[in-house]
Amino acid sequence: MRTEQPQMIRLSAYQQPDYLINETHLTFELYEEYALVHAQLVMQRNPALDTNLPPLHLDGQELSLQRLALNDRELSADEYQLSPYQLSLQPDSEAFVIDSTVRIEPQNNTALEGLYKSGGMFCTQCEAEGFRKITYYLDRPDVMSRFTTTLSADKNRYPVLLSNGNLIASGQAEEGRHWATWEDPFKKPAYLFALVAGDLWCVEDRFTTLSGREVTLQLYVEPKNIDKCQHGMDSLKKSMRWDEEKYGREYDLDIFMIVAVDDFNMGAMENKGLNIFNSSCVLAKPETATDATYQRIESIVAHEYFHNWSGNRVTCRDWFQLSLKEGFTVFRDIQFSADMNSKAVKRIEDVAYLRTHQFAEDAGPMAHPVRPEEYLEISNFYTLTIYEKGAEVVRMIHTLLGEKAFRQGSDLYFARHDGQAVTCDDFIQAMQDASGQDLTQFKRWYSQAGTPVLNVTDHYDPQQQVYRLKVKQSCPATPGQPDKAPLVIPLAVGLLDAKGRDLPLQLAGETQASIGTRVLVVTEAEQTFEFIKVTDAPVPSLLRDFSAPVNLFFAYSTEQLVFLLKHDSDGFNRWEAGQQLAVRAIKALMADAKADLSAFIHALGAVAQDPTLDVALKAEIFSLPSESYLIEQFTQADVQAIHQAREALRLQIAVQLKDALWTRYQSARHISQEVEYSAQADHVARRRWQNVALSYLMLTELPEIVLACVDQFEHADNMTERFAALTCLVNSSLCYEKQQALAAFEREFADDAQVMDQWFSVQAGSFLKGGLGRVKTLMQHPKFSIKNPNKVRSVIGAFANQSLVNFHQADGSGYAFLAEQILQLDRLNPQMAARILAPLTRWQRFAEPQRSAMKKQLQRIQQAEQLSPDVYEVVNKSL
Ligand code: B3K
Ligand code: ZN
Repeated sequence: MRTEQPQMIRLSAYQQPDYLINETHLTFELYEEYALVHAQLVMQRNPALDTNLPPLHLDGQELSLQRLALNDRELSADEYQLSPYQLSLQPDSEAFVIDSTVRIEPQNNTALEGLYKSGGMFCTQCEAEGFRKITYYLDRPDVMSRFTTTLSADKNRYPVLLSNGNLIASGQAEEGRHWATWEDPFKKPAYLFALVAGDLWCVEDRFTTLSGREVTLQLYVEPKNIDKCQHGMDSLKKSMRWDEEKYGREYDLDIFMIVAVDDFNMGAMENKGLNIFNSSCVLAKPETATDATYQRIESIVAHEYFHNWSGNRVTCRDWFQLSLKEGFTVFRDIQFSADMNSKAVKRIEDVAYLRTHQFAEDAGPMAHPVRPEEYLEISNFYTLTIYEKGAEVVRMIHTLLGEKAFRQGSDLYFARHDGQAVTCDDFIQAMQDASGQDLTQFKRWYSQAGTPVLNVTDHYDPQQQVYRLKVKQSCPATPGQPDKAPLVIPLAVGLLDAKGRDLPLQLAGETQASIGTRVLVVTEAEQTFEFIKVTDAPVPSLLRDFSAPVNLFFAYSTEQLVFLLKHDSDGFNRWEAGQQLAVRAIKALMADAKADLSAFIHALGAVAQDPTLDVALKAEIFSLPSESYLIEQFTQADVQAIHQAREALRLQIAVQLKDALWTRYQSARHISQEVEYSAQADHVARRRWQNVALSYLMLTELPEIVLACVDQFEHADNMTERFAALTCLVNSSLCYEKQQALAAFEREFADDAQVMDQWFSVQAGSFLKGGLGRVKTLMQHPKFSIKNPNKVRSVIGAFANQSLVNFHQADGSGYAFLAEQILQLDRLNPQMAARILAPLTRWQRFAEPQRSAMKKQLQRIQQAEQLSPDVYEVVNKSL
């Protein structure tokens, strides 16, 4: 909690560490009431700096110091200084050893940062600055050290004792205790440290690397979850192979372990050799996990594994460089998932997410560059901008350089910086050196916040057979950045002829035409691209595959969008044309409830019937833009009006396309009943299409459809179908069926925390009237706990982020409720409190009276006593 004004940390103030820690020897004695941590730090003056000996300041928070020695000599209290954040002392030689013992209370650690207890086990989370809650240390990523860790604990309660690296010794101790010593041969920053002690079972497998090294793979879980490990293990093996093939990266230790824990602030953590996962991001079996969960697990397991190179072997110099590891690693996991599943669908899902959430962040008061320049609390900077926009920036480098040069660049980066803590500039430099392309202007993507806008106009000259695209780029002002310089924007385009085929493209000055998509590189504020030998006025397909994270505007007619939806060879842009048509239809309904939507609905009907179209893509095209995305399309959004118009459009689609949807639903459901469950892409696509169709059909509430839905809920053998049916019932007006289904589901899964999270969130996220009352009731449920982040996300988070009509009630009751929860949570878990605050920070996007009511609650939080730095920073910035 805050005892003084938090200090702003600035990139411009970066200085190398005065001292280095060559070796770190830790011993943990774990007990029920406390833990003792002994740390022996073998240190030296940083040889890169001059030889005078400044005071040494070790970071440390909430530690109770028991003993401190310098070079084996115990220090008396007047030989060091303690503050709530630091331990300071004066070394008397260039090389020295510090020994400390601290007492901590993991069982009372509700912030879930440092060493804490989840269920019956001990575990850790150190990124970004959790290690300082374990022992006094130079807790910064550019201090890399070799660690050995010994843990001792009661053998019955904690038969499994794990830490980073390889197990080198273990044994029995007195009073029923035992111990284990782990040694990590790789230097690492403290944020990658981990330990686990618990009563865990493990699934084991093996992997042989390309160079023939044998690696043991272990997935540790609570015994009740032992049948949920297969998919996580398969995903790990696929990731390991893929990283060898795609990036030439091999695993480097003899053992790789994953541990699943129930209480975790985020998805997972890439600790060296010992990844710790939120159970919801690694455990699955078909009866309890949906296809979406299966895919999320595959990508998160891959993401954490890929960090072994992009993050661990090559790490960040300081936390301003966070996107160096996160943006690059997200890009890598996206490539991986695209290779494992449908490429077009993966791109659509990622872009929908980016545009809805990251664009909103970049347009609001929390906007910051991919490489921020200052922060109060680094935990607040694990943002969509660092992760998702950071990945888009790496993707653009990939597009500009091409596959081969990009790989040469990444090889050079890993070779040049292995074992180092580096910066985003070092990454770009490697890409530049390997490719010979000048990336100086491109680097602005790292320092400029805000979503760029591309305004495109066209002109066709039939006499000269010339087609011109004029591109203007601009970028809205963001906090602290009123003026922006032009960026390098790869703009992938195609031109369609009257039959919808891609035209050969030849720019003025070129001797040859190329077929299909080509990338125009926009570098100026205004630029014109001139295509020659164009025999007919074409329809442009712009920003194919979403080649840059920008807002593109082109004055398409409805006919042109329908044409693109039907013909574009770029799957992404087919979907995009449908989304633009849907936005138009919803806006039209907002202006006039009787607006004519026949062009759009007719085009959707053609999509449903199109035998050549991939069903996965059909399902995406039928998924209307989310309410959150629509809100971003207005400067003063009226949530209730948006919701009503969107639902009205869904109902019209359902009524007008009922027969086509019903036939397709029935045939897909029939196949699902006949074949065994599989998480393969084609099966996932079929179920998705089936469930999208069902969600429309259920709007009609026709008896035969309700029967089919209840049947799917009761008899499907997998969670994907069951949960989709449950969601339809929960959002319907069918009280009896809804109550029956919810009660049956609760009875069946009462002891499965992950499934109960789903049960909570489908109710908390429902748009039906009375949302706030429902949420308050859910919070009284015995399985709800405000101390468990997954429960907070599935109840409070689902309400504020999904049940938008309820959260944005005109009387402000939803906002007042959220503010109360934030204040309560801030005392327990500041990181979570700051996260669930996000919806309120967007207050300026909404029309009155919501806007003022949201602001009022932010002010209320701002005035509360003893805010954590986490909440303090977010609230102050957003006001
Ligand atoms: N690196 C961690 C995130 C840590 C968040 C700390 N508040 C997981 C990941 O991005 O892989
Ligand atoms: Zn990551």
